[in-house]
Amino acid sequence: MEKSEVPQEEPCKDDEFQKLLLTLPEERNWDGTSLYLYQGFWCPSIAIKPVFSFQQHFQALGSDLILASTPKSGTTWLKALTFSILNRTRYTLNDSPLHTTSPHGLVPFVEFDVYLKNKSPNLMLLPSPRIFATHVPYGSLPSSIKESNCRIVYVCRNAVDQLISYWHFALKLRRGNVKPLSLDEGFEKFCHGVHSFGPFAEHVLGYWKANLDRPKNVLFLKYEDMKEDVFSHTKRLAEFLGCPFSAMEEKQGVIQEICGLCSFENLKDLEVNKSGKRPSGVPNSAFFRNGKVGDWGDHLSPSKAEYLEKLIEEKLSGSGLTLKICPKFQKEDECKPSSEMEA
Ligand code: PAP
Repeated sequence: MEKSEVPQEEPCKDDEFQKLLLTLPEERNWDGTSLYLYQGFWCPSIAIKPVFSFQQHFQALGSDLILASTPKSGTTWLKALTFSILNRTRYTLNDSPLHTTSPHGLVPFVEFDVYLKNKSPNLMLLPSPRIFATHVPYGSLPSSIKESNCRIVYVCRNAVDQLISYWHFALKLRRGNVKPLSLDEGFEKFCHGVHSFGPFAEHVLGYWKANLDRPKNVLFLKYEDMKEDVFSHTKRLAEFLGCPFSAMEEKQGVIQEICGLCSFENLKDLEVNKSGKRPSGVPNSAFFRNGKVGDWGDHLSPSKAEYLEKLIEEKLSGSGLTLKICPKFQKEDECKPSSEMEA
């Protein structure tokens, strides 16, 4: 078990949960496992019971930090940055636990770690501030999170890159003879909202609206903006977390050092992320593919990407939120107009 992971107990039966499960619509996830439609979102089979326990038992503290996202939107990066910002006086950068532990071992997911084998773990023993991650949509978070003063950081990513990232991940997750979905099948399902913790637009909108309603408690970040200027976003994140960098720290280059430590290139090359595994058996390397904006261009036709972008745009219209698949900061050769790419 990795150092900071929450101790787990034997699984226990829960009649209420078993009854609920029988009533839920079921679909096939991209890796061949099941998705259940629960409270309006498609929950992967491995996470459904933990999500139920999370909702029943989690008691938020005002000091808690919740890192939320749709899968494949920058969660690993956000975990590394948040952990490093909060622990910068505790560890020198050379001693950072990130050198030997995956960001997922330092900041557990509620649905894949904390409640995976124990429906009511004792979380009061964890050091403050407690940091948890989740892919659960805002509307389905335990009410104590929404009612307490705890802080939520949400990171989102354009749907097309997110979809491609998830597809690659699903291929790596495939087990035994289970046949994963083809990209065409996955695309079709994504457009209908049938994907892990989807529908996408509803997920993003839930946290976007929470950010508008409670800006002191909910920070909304975009993966593409972070790629464009990680320095400013790290500063902003530290301010939101209540531990801004001092002028001295800024002068000493602490922000740059944290950005460098948490960069894709650095984390991907660490031995722990090249050869280690999550307790679930998923290799740590599966969380580091290429970390690019606009990578969809190597896998999807521009017409498909535009179709999905429009679909999402329509759902987001009127919210003030835009998620561009072709951000203006990209070099021309990385993001050609669709007419050129279709050739
Ligand atoms: P999760 O939801 O399963 O935890 P998450 O970390 O959100 O996954 O997403 C993984 C994506 O973030 C991968 O994108 P890609 O498939 O398009 O390459 C991964 O490469 C990228 N990623 C991981 N770490 C970083 C990082 N430090 N900086 C930028 N991107 C990163």
